[in-house]
Amino acid sequence: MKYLILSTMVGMVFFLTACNNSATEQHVKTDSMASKKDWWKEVVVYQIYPRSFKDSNGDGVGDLKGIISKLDYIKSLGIDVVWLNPIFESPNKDNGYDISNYEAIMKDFGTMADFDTLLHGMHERGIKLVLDLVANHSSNQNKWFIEARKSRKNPYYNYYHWWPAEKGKPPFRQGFFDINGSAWTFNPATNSYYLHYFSQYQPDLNWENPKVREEIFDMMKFWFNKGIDGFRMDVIPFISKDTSFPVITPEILKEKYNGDWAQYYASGPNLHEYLREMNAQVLSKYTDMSVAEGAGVTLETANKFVDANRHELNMLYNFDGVSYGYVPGKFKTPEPDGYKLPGFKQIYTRWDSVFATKGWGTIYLGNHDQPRMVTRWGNDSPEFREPSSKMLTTFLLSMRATPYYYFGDELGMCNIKFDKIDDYRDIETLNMYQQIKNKGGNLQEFLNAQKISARDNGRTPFQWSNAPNAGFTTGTPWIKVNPNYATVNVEDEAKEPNSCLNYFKKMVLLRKTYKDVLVYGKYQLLDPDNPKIYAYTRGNGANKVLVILNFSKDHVGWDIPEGMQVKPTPLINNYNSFLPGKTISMEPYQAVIVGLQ
Ligand code: TEU
Repeated sequence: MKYLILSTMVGMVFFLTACNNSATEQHVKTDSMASKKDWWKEVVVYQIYPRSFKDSNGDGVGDLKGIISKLDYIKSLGIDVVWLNPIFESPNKDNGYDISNYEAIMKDFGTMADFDTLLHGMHERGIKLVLDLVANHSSNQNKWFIEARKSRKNPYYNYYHWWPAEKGKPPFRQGFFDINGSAWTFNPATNSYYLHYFSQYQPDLNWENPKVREEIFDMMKFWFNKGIDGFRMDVIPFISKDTSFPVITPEILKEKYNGDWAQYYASGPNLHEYLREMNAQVLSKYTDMSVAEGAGVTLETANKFVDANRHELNMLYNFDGVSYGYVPGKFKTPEPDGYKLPGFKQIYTRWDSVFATKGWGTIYLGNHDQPRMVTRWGNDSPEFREPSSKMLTTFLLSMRATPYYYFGDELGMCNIKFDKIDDYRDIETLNMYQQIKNKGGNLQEFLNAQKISARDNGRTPFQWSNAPNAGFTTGTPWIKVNPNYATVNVEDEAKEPNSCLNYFKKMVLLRKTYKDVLVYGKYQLLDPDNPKIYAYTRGNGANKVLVILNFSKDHVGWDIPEGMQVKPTPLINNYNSFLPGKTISMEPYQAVIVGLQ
């Protein structure tokens, strides 16, 4: 027999009573990690890709005025922090991750006055603003590089990394967005090669030069003095380089760095010294919210960045989760029969345990470098889009880590799955296509894989309404709008009590209401080998909840572990049905959080 949940509020009240007893207090004293409470551990971060959020002037590109016009929507989500992708002056070879002037606003996005209004509007609503620090590399149009490439004697030459051509060809380094896959490009005027871990338009800055560090730290202070609340730091683990540029053979790479160039790049000799310097000179004076994009960071190295005693950064986000389920050695190609849940659970469980006694984790399933979470980790078919997207939201907001939630996921936005290369805008996809073409590779296979994995899937315009172009722009959008905006959009979802949007708000509220359990409470994985159900408990002592997530499209019966007894009413449930008992019957992609008694 199934019975309808009268209201989640009933469950909330039951649970609140349980939370208020002294067991929580006692546990807090014995768990060294949980005892250290910090505001940035308790927040939900909402990431906005400004180019695709809201266009105010009809040029087809989202802008700051567009964000300003939607501040009340952002506030209504219940989130605490907004992370904005780069908004600085840029020729946009990599959509703002190539900065030509660090202290000016990108023309497409507006003016400094717009920025000031935006920041003020956020603070007025109690929302903090985190900007993107892209300091491993600049644009090749940055004045520093324009000067540097003129001559070896130029005062800016040492702002970048060079290999003099008289020494022959430089030792191979992987350039992630380079058509030939090389991180070195020859510059005739200086008769030397410059280093770029990404595209040739993104030369790497020379952090070994103290002047460069000073410039970056001054620039950070400029933004802090304007009142921003923190930085997300783009590929910050790559900043230090062994400037003798030793030969890294494929064997060395395999043996020491797991065959991963990112791991080599993240192990520069002075990395942690520079982070401590940044902390001492800037971060410690202005903020306690910094998050590294942890490219190349492993379970073994993670705490070097975020152990509070080391005075470097607060958080980092890892790549193990989002890299899972791709065929090894093939560029972002999904496993033919989908990813396996036990391996997925193992990754998130390990990343939880690495921060059990020090540091603090983050969790995300989507961002501007990833496809839409519902397509990649859930099921975007019309039948299952809604439940699976709510299920993933439940996962993200019930783990012990600060959630970084990507705009549009609250609506259940899906991959657009372009058929043609001409529809893509992203340098990564375009250059990889060219690289495969030049090598005579299988282009169709690449395009098929990109339908699932391409970054542009996560960059299509935000879907505001059923109006033309989803209400994003009155002009021609810079990238196509997903045609499903007819039904997947804010206006319609706001009216529907059971929409993905309203579910997200409910889940944010739940995390905040039960902070001791859902933010700080211990995480314990149950039934690790179950191929369809991801189940875990959160909490300490008598204050515990059980999270049951069906990651499959099947009805699944899940046996409650011996000795565990669930309360009758779930705290949240993405279906109406729930029958407590020895075996819980789970609907396709059902997600339930229920108190234990
Ligand atoms: O990403 C760095 C990074 O590791 C990713 O580029 C990753 O390798 C890639 O997305 C895998 O497909 C950061 C930014 O988040 C990204 O948008 C930029 O393109 C990149 O740095 C260069 O700045």
